[in-house]
Amino acid sequence: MRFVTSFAVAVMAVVAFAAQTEPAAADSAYQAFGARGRAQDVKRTVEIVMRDNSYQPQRIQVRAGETVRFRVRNTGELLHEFNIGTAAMHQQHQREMRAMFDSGMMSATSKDAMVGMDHSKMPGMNHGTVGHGSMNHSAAPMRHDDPNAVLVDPGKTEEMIFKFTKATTLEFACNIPGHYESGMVGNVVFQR
Ligand SMILES: [Cu+2]
Repeated sequence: MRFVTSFAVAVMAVVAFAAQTEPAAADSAYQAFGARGRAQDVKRTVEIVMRDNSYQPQRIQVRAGETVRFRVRNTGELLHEFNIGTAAMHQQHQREMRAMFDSGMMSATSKDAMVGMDHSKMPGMNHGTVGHGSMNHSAAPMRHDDPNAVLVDPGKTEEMIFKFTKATTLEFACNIPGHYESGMVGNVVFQR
């Protein structure tokens, strides 16, 4: 009994810690229409192909309450994003992405240049020369941690599991500077 109690306390501590590391409110706009999906709830996988700069297909159909696995393949030569949101959310993300590109935190061909990356997985990176002292990690948006968005390097495939909780007008889009404008946007259509 004593063991069970301390185990429960430990679990609660982990849950509390996880809650504290959730993204800031500004990055949680997706919660109005969806949530991070669970693998065991997936009944359908949607394949998305990225090119420079378009998606195939340009329209996907979902149902409210449905959990979908998106398998996103980047056949282009540039880094691309698959982000599900409202038009207003995409506009906001485009401003954030523009700022990240302008400051050199992100490159046109690899997401690993992004702030928020796992430095321990990057051998050969000289921390002494990259100016960490001036980077504000906590204030930077970490798009690739959001359940409604995934960044895919050229030639790579990534998966994202998203639960659509509420029917609303949504687009999937790439918010890397210039891509949305040149056609990297599609419609999410809710079926009845
Ligand atoms: Cu793109």
